[in-house]
Amino acid sequence: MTVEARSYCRFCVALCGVRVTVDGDRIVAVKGDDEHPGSRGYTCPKGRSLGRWHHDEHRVTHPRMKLAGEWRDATWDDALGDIGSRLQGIIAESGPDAVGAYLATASSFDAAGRWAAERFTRSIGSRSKYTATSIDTPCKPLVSLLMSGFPGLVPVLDDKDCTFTMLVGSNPVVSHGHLNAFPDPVIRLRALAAAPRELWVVDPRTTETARLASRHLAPRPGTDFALFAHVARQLLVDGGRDDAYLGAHAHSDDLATLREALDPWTADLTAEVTGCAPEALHDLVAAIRRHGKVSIQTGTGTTMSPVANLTEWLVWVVHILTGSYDVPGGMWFHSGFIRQLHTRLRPNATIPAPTPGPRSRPEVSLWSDEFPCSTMLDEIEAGNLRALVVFGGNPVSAFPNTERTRRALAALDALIVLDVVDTDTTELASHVLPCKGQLERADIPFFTDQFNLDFSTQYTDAVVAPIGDVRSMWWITAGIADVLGVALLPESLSLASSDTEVLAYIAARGAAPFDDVRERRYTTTKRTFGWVRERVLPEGRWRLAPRELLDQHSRWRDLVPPSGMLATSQRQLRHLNSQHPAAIGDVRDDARVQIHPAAAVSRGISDGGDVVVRTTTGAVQMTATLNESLHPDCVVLPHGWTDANVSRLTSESRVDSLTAMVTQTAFPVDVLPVDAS
Ligand SMILES: Nc1nc2c(c(=O)[nH]1)N[C@H]1C(S)=C(S)[C@@H](COP(=O)(O)OP(=O)(O)OC[C@H]3O[C@@H](n4cnc5c(=O)[nH]c(N)nc54)[C@H](O)[C@@H]3O)O[C@H]1N2
Ligand SMILES: Nc1nc2c(c(=O)[nH]1)N[C@H]1C(S)=C(S)[C@@H](COP(=O)(O)OP(=O)(O)OC[C@H]3O[C@@H](n4cnc5c(=O)[nH]c(N)nc54)[C@H](O)[C@@H]3O)O[C@H]1N2
Ligand code: SF4
Ligand SMILES: [Mo]
Repeated sequence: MTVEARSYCRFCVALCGVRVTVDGDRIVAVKGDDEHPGSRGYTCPKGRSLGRWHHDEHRVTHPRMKLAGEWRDATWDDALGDIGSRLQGIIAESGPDAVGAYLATASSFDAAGRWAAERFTRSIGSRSKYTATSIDTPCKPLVSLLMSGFPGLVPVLDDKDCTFTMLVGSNPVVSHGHLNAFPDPVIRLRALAAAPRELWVVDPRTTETARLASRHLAPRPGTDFALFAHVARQLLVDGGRDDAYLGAHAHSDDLATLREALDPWTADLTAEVTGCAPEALHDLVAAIRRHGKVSIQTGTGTTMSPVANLTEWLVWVVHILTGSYDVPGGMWFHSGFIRQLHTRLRPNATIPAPTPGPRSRPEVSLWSDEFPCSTMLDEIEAGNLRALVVFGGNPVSAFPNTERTRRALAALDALIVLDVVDTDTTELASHVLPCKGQLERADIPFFTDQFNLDFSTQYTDAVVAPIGDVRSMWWITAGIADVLGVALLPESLSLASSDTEVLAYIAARGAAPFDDVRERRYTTTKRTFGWVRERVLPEGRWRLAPRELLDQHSRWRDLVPPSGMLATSQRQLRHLNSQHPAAIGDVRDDARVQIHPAAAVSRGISDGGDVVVRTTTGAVQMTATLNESLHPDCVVLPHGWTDANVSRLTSESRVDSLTAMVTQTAFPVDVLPVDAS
């Protein structure tokens, strides 16, 4: 007999509602939930493959550990006991920093698991915390910190009332959004582009999103900041500012500093650097003046580029100059349904100075309580990091310089991987600890609490019984702490607590009582405008001209990529990073590189021919597809494949000077046919 259960998909920030048909312990169908207020029946192929994913042949169902190089299945007691004694030994010899944690993408969608993982390093007293943020988007917390005094502001577009929307280096038709969630993206983007509204897309590739836009600009990769420097300059010089907003929310000396620093960004210089025609730049400034307010959202196309900080900063500057931040019709700041930041934050009059990086990399600046992923290899090789616990991540796929990453991970005394399937990283592990997958656990959005276009939360029960001997990630984490003799759980919880009890604890301070959230499944409340200006900004004023960003701006010529072919990043619909719920064997998403025909001809590359893409770090071999709708310098690389792992091309030494973020788009590459290379 089949039953239908309602849940929500946790592969990406869209968090689409799903209806799951279950027959005993088998999932027989997954479809969109028409009654879900966020996604209104929409799902993508990944969500619809949740059943296949749950029953995947590569799922890990029992704990296992490597003894003398041989895998052995273990009971939970044995696995946790062995981990406990190894970690205790390491801590006794080398101190708590020698035990680190990597909190990655899948942990972001497991509320209780992520909450426990955040407590793990703290409870053992280790500073060695790494998260996927430092290889995705560290420019966003940095710019938020430098301009507001608080790192966690998340601007969200006011999709109801904004009339001018711009997406820069983001393709939500495929990704469903970077830090703004776009379930059912085509319908939403069409609404944003319906005249008199305008949707502008800035992307060197004519993406699925660009095809829906009112206007598409295709700058040379790695030059986006110049567009916003130019817009800001024009607003400062020729008008279009919101002077009433600036009078209340900016410092006049910052405006003067900015005006001087951005003065070189005439239409001519901007056109020269970006390759966009001066007429297009003129149209952009005119459109912004016409609409008055803007809502501009950046994505990984800028956050992974060498000009990430500059672009993010100048995008914030344009919002502030036009009076668009924290105001209806522009961007609002999501304070989090559970987090309730608007009730908790206080102004920070001085920006805390960054602290030195990990021991092997003291010259790196730390702006938060974590170490950048790009420093981990040095930490391992220096012997400072001897054990690593991976929470829902795949560093072999995600970290730069794959060969060195593999060697470093293999050299650890303990690599403890908490995952649902076998991956390129579990191969190198000492312990693989099987976690409940998304349909096997109750959940709420927690890490992703601030990314919704509305102010909402949701709740799901588990829809199937856990397979094999898999456990909740929070339970495994608390179990490791327990064998180490440290308290990770608060007194009201124990290893015998249920998933829902842990969630109730996490959600206790939310905008609605947890029992109501649970009962209603999807709870929405009003967006909050004005709280950042009133409660977060010192004297209600943004810092428009942070010294660190002005310094970086003065060196912009060194940051813009050199002429020649540039690798650019891309997401694909049927897989999420290295997780492939719906992609394998589907030729619509395979590991191909896209090149412009003009660049292909001059290199002797043919459509469907095999090529080698190379940097000084490494090389990947892929089949080429020729695509006319790219900036001619683009070499478009999909991320998340095993054989064609594009992280072989990225480097732990090609990083941003402020954040140590790895450059993962807009970096120089060579491309040659296989026979010629
Ligand atoms: N289907 C699917 N969805 C995903 C993921 C996935 O793997 N698959 N991954 C998830 C994750 S972890 C993240 S972080 C988000 C990312 O979400 P997005 O940032 O929206 O990711 P993309 O869809 O790759 O869009 C990035 C765009 O930037 C463009 N680009 C590259 N370089 C430049 C540049 O220098 N300048 C400009 N202006 N554009 C540039 C690329 O052509 C691409 O279209 O997606 C999430 N959602
Ligand atoms: N060269 C290059 N490097 C990149 C990028 C790029 O575009 N190019 N993108 C960067 C970005 S934006 C990101 S976010 C990172 C991604 O970096 P990671 O987060 O390290 O990589 P993922 O492939 O997303 O790994 C997610 C893992 O979680 C597992 N998983 C799935 N569900 C669950 C669950 O419920 N519980 C647990 N415990 N595990 C689960 C999956 O099996 C998978 O192994 O990579 C970054 N690195
Ligand atoms: S867009 Fe796809 S992967 Fe993302 S939540 Fe919706 S169904 Fe899941
Ligand atoms: Mo990401």
